[in-house]
Amino acid sequence: MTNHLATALGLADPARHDRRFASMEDGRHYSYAHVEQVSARFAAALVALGVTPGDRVAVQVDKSIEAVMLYLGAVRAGAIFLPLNTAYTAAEINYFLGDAEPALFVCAPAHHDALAPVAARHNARIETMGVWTPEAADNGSLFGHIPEAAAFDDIARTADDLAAILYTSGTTGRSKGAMLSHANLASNAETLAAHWRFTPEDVLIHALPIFHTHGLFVATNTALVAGSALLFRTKFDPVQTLQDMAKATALMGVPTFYTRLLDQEGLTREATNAMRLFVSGSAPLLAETHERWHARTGHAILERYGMTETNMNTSNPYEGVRRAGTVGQALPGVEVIVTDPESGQALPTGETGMVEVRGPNVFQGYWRMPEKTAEEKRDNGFFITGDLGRYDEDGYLSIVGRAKDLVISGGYNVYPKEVETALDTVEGVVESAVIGLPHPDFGEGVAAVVVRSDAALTEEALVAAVAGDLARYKQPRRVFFVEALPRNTMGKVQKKDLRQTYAEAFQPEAKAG
Ligand code: MLC
Ligand code: AMP
Repeated sequence: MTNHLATALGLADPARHDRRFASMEDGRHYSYAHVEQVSARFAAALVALGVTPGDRVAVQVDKSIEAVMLYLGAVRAGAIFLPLNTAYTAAEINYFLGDAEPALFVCAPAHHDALAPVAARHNARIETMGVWTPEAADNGSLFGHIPEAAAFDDIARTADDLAAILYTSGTTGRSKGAMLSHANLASNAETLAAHWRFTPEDVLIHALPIFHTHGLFVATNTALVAGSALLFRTKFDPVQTLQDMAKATALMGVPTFYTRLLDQEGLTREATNAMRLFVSGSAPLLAETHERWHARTGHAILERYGMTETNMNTSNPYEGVRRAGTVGQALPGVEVIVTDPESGQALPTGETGMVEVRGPNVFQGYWRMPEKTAEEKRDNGFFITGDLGRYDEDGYLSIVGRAKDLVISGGYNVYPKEVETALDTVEGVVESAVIGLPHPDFGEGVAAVVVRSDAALTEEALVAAVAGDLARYKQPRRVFFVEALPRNTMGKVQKKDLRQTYAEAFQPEAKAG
């Protein structure tokens, strides 16, 4: 028996070993032979540290090629990889470690002292990992456990075994761990590599974080399956990305990447000549952005739609019309239907309803939350996404809204309930409603409408009070104090009204208020 995902990713394929896998900012290169050998050494280190098959390995480290090797090493060691956003606070990490009970927690060296007690509380071994240097191996980091020998016999894992758990915030405020199997990840990477025509000739600009689906699975796994190369960038910088386009063929990004690139004067047809593919996802790409990009570069951005729980579901076509404002058609092997939210019956073309998804990409359920899984996954296997969509006559799906109360800021999900819970515990706050408002850079920006009992409570003091509990991107960028929240006769807060009232809050001409 083999390791299902490691095999699909082609890690052991000697035919590709001479090829380049990644080029770093500092000019270093990584070959596919390196990927095989270094991920083997990481796998061996995990086993030596006592990680056994099925154990969770939680990781909150800065983006580095070594972090990718740790991910691949975890897969090869039969562990369940659990990446965590680097913006999470100690309070958030405390929840994740308590819920997932990892055997090992790997964090950035700078956070060791703050997080060691958190790891200890949940009986997780803690190791640090920064950027690799020869000295780092001697400084008590994970590198010190990496053996010299490269050989490692991958631990056998079936298609149904879990490869990763990715946390996604919940409507109740408690994050849920989406359990992804080897086959979930492998099948989607294979589908995307074929659908988007990735080959060993491709060079993908990789500027996304590697702790979420987009950067870790859509970008990295797809490149690995195809044997493509990465221009590996630790962070998105539009100037750098524009330069990279001269030596790359593809870019994957969230809409903020594209709007920031459009602000660059150098974005022209010539600058994008070498590129064959621009993919956007994780948040809605405005039709206007799609059109401006086309006018400037001659390229039609390919928009696709996915989720942590499902990987990718739909994509605009590689050949054929890429329709602005739509997320294209269901990917091969994936069923995507639009249903009546009440009855679950499929709706005719043109009608708006709940988007539901079934296929080999759909996750195994929420970690230790069978009741949540049952709420969102039907007996017939369809997963209820919480997104509202509509099909046109040509089979293109548009995401027209969300039934779930969710804000997507720069591609990061923020669940209002979690932010409201944090705000409501602050002294002087009576109640709060958190909403997403149109934001020129992040697509949506987080705003809070708050009823206070203490008239002296300021916007700054309130945001500072929740800063220890919430990652920076979840914190409200604007706070509006009101006498009372608008409610309907059932007592439910009318967020739609609030979104209308404050619609202009993040527009450049808007005044502070
Ligand atoms: C950073 N900040 C954000 C933010 N990113 N605030 C709100 N929303 C965000 N997305 C904060 C910083 O902490 C900082 O705070 C301030 O905003 C300015 O930072 P910046 O330097 O301008 O931000 P930058 O580092 O350039 O990051 C912006 C970004 C990044 C768009 C490049 O957010 C990003 O890489 N987003 C991609 C997210 C992603 O990968 N999503 C995929 C999820 S998977 P201060 O303190 O200075 O105010 C998924 C499934 C699917 O959804 O379909 O793919
Ligand atoms: P996450 O939970 O981070 O995986 O975010 C998934 C959510 O992002 C989906 O349920 C959608 O609401 C949203 N999303 C992803 N891609 C798109 C897209 N192309 N257009 C609109 N929304 C998207």
